[in-house]
Amino acid sequence: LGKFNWEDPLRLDEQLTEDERMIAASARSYAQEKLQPRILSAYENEETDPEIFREMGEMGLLGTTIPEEYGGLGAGYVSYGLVAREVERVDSGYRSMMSVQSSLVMYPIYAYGSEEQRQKYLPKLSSGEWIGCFGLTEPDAGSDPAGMKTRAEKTDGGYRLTGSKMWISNAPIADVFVVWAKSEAHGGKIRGFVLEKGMKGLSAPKIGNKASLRASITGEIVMDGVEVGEDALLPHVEGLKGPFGCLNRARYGISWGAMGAAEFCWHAARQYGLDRKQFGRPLANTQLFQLKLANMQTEITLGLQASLQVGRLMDAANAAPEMISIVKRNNCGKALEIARNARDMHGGNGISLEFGVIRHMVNLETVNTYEGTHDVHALILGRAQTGLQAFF
Ligand code: TGC
Ligand code: FAD
Repeated sequence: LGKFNWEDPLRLDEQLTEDERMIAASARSYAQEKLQPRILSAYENEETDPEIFREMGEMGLLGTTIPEEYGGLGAGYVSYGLVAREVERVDSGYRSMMSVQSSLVMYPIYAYGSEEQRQKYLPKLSSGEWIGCFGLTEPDAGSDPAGMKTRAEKTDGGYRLTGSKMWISNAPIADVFVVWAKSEAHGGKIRGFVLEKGMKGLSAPKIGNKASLRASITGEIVMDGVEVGEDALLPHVEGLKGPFGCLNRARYGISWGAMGAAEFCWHAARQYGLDRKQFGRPLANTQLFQLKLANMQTEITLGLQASLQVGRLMDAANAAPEMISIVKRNNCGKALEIARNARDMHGGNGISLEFGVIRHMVNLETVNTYEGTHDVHALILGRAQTGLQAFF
């Protein structure tokens, strides 16, 4: 009979390659040594340290899947997921900073960009010298990005962009803006454009007063007739499949990341239950407490295993978007439930930021909403099995 390791019940670790284990270990030591000590103050003060991009770049954590010739790590999607898990074990906001840069900015420039665009942007984005953001959501177009109002009009040498984007991670500190707009010159189809900080008519005001994801800065993108050259257009994609191609990758990474946050909460609840005594015995010595721990262990184990399988299929270029909807939706929903339970199991201490669980809980509210809400992914899966469109 085999041995049982409570922290890794189905032996995920044994299913990884040597390289994957090394990448995960190095992400873990960076996250624990450099990010964990800063998070309390960053969260309390709603502060994003741009230096973190430089550090992540140095560690090879930006553009994990982008080929080395462009400054990436040239690793696979399982490695990318393992990095997301380690970073989000500390905070969903830090994972957000990283996944926007990797999946939503570097990926579209790599996959849809010209060779000149790749050469110009990717090395500086992968080193963290430049910070990127991704503008799809608008004030009146969230779950339904097809309803976007941002327009690109044709000018002599390029395009003029007008519109505004809402809830954009990294925007106020971004150097590079990947934005999606309906282009008149392309029959009103959605096209991607790469904008740069400092362009006339471009601004990115910060959205304040966030109760969630406070260590990751969020803003608007306001485009008031921003004029760009032809070279700002991403030439190789048109239609919603452009932004969705990026979202597939980010959503997949989130499925791992959310499990990292859940693992933090599970381990914290277990330790708290072992240390804290009520009624003359440790809380962990009660049936209700153990039931909650067993549920956490089970959901995390199954969630990680599912993400690993989707990652292996992505590495073989054989994953379907609906698979990603299953793991994004399930893992975010389950992580949120785990964080809420862990908060409860900490009693009054659970509401203190010192213990971390309420911070993860409140962060996971965002993670459950962005990149397709829990319910929107249910509708994607409902459509895939009935053939019936229930969005409208
Ligand atoms: P639909 O008719 O389904 O599709 C339109 C076109 O897109 C193609 N497509 C996909 N392609 C690749 N991957 C996917 N996952 C795709 N899903 C759809 C599709 O084949 C079609 O192509 P074509 O060539 O036939 O035109 O479009 P719809 O308008 O009916 O879509 C409905 C719905 C709800 C599924 C979709 O709009 C949706 O997923 N909404 C959620 C929006 C969302 O996820 N927004 C995320 C914004 S970015 C963000 O949140 C970043 S936070 C990051 C962080 O901080 O970490
Ligand atoms: P809505 O679409 O208005 O949804 C509101 C509610 O209605 C949800 O419960 C939803 O599930 C439900 N709903 C919607 N449609 C249906 C339907 N047809 N049937 C049943 N229920 C429905 N976007 C970017 O482009 N780039 C970013 O970097 C980015 N970062 C973000 C960072 C943060 C902190 C946050 C909070 C959001 C970010 N987003 C970003 C935006 C995010 O993707 C959207 O908030 C999300 O897609 C939901 O859109 P919405 O907020 O407009 O909600």
